[in-house]
Amino acid sequence: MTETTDAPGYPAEFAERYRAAGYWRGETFGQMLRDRAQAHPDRIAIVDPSGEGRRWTYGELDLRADRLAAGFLAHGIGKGDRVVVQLPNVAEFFEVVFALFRIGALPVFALPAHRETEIRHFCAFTEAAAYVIADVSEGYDYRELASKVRAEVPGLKHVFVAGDPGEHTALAAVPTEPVAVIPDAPAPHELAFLQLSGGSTGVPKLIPRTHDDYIYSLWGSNEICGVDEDSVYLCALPAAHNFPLSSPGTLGALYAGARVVLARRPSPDVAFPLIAAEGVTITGLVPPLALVWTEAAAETPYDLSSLQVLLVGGAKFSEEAARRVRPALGCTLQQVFGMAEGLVNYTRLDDPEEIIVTTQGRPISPADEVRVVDDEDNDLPAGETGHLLTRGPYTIRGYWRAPEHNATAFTADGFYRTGDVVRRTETGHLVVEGRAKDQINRGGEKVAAEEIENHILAHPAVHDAAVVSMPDAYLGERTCAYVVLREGAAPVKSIAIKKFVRERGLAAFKVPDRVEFVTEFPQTGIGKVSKKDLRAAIAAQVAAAA
Ligand code: J2J
Repeated sequence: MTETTDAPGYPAEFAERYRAAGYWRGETFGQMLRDRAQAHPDRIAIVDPSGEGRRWTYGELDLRADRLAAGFLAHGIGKGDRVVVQLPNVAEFFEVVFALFRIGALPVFALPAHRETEIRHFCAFTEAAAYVIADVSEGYDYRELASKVRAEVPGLKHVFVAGDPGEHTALAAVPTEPVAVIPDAPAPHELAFLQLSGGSTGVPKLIPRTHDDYIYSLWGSNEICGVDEDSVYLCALPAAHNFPLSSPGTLGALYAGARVVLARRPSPDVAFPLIAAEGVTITGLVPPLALVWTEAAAETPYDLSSLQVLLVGGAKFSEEAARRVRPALGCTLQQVFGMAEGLVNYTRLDDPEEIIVTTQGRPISPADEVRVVDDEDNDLPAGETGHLLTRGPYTIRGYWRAPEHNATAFTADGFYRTGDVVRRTETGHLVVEGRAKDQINRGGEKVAAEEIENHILAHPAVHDAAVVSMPDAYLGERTCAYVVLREGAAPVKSIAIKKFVRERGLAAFKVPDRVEFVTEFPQTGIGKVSKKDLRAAIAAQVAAAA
């Protein structure tokens, strides 16, 4: 990426080094799909069992992306324009993102769980030209959400709907005859899309990824996870999330010329029949789902024997649970510790079982620079626990349009401060020991404490709020909001705070699981709220109740 005012790019000397070492192959997503389609047009690329069921070949996906790209251009959407994409796991997701990749417009990957507040922010902050949704999914009507957002963000010119468009434009009406040459097609070093950060700040930050860097993370992952053209990848998590998108994910599978099977939900009742029917070889899950699957596998009538690799990541997978994967599912567990900002670590398929169950893996690339440091940024030896900093050929150098935040989220020499607290073993594997960022990891779904605190603070009876994690047997962590009410305010019920947050238009996973009312917060030595004490207090309460 060349330096732009939107995001800091890779310094020239690093870009040259990554190219010379062969990590950046000079490919773009648009060309990548074209190459696969030319090599084997009739192989199946996407299986979408929803509705009447769709099986798109590489040739068909390529043609659809071309036609949709031409249609987007005809609608005035072009290079560099942002398009918020909020789709469930449907075939159109791939048609849309490859069409956008081809014309150099940037998908902004929203999750199906996002609601008005988040979508309004993504559309307004990115000055999006368009917003792509499904009509109704899981009982929720996205067209109504789009109408509200459109009324509030006047710059948003188009809403495209996969399915019945209502008052918006049908996605199916957009494609036109492919254009012979796409004007100003994106170059490999340019931005491909904006990914969402889990974040720890008031509003989610956007992560600018280039074709070069992301494509490296794909083929690098494919090599480590054994994905080749005979693989069948089941996308069970929301397709837009970085893990199922790229580790090695749907895009890794398409890079390999493999088959992608889409599950509308990750539950065994949906996923297991698909594994059996499609001969799924590899998939990825967050830890709570991996637990559900290992339990359900014992009783399932479906044949899961095609499954070779189960990736588990997004949150810490306990050793105890990790040990159950192979006996229950008959496949190799691969732990993955990744982040949408870049760095991805995997246990290797041939690592000893002890390493597979007790570590979160090691980086994809020999060029990934990993530092474990103390509070003063001094490097720590193997075996000691500290902050993880990283820099490398697929880790961003800064968030999109966030210069102030970048000044603290990155070191002066470009290392990303992950906010994760890790220990590096003698073998070079990382063990995630905790987190320094103010975030709750709710079974892989990230909740920024500050974002929720700000919403609670908007409640008229609330004087102060502090959101912390509390231990949970199933999700690992849930959110607990400590609230101080205004003096003289009438008593408020927990449920009223939860309802208030939900009605502010947030993803359901961000609504506090528990609300505790207190008269004051414990303080640290320097007079800040001691979240450490709050976490300890709620953990003790949870333990006592168990
Ligand atoms: C502990 N914490 C983990 C793990 C991520 C692959 C896999 C996951 C993500 C992802 C991803 C963890 N053990 N195994 O993008 O490509 C926590 C860390 C990390 C944060 C990143 C991928 N795996 N985490 O989860 O951007 O705190 O990416 O910094 O959503 O999740 O979250 P996210």
